[in-house]
Amino acid sequence: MAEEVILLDFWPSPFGMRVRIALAEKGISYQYRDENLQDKSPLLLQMNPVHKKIPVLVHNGKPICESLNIVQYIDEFWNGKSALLPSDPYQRAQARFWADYTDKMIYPCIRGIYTGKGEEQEKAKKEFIEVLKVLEGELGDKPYFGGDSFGFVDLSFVPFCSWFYAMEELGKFSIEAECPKLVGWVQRCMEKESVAKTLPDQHKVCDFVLQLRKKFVAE
Ligand code: GS8
Repeated sequence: MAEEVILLDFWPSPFGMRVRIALAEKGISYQYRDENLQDKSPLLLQMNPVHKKIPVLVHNGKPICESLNIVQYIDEFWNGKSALLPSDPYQRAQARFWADYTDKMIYPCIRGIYTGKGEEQEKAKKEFIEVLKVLEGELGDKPYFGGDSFGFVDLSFVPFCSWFYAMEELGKFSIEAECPKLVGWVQRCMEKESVAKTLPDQHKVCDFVLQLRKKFVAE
């Protein structure tokens, strides 16, 4: 049976990018539907009635929600190509731990930088740098978080890097000066077709973030 795969997404969403990278890694063709989050489609409301958020993968009519859950589903269903999670149970648990860390720690800092001003923004920026340094420490001297090959943690984290330039513009700091090894890792990930074709242009993301900021902050 031909698989019907639909992705409900929104282009600047790092959560959606995770799913797009996973689908590209597996070579799966799918229909991409960019949602208007101010006026959500009936399909999105029907497929994710609990959170009403993107991304949602609709596989043969059945919805799968929450980006990390979707990526794990993709890895399990299309298990013949490019394994994303390691097969060893301990390594899998470690990979889930770090993916969860990116989930819990990065977006709140990013949000604090684009919605905050003055001291509040400084605090978010400081926390953001601390989180990046923790991740840089975990990367160590490995080429990828997964070791020699690109995997679940890389895929969970790299989408946020398309927001780095916007954060640097807003926070007036250099991520490369703070975390040079991490920036080397971003460049390595960008050499992968699945990542390069998924991550949007950082200037386009920056324009989007500046518009988003206007909703929260009167400059
Ligand atoms: C987060 C998805 C999310 O925040 C995941 O999939 O991993 N934990 C979830 N989606 C946002 C867009 S990206 O910031 C969303 O759909 N927001 C719509 C809304 O809140 O109404």
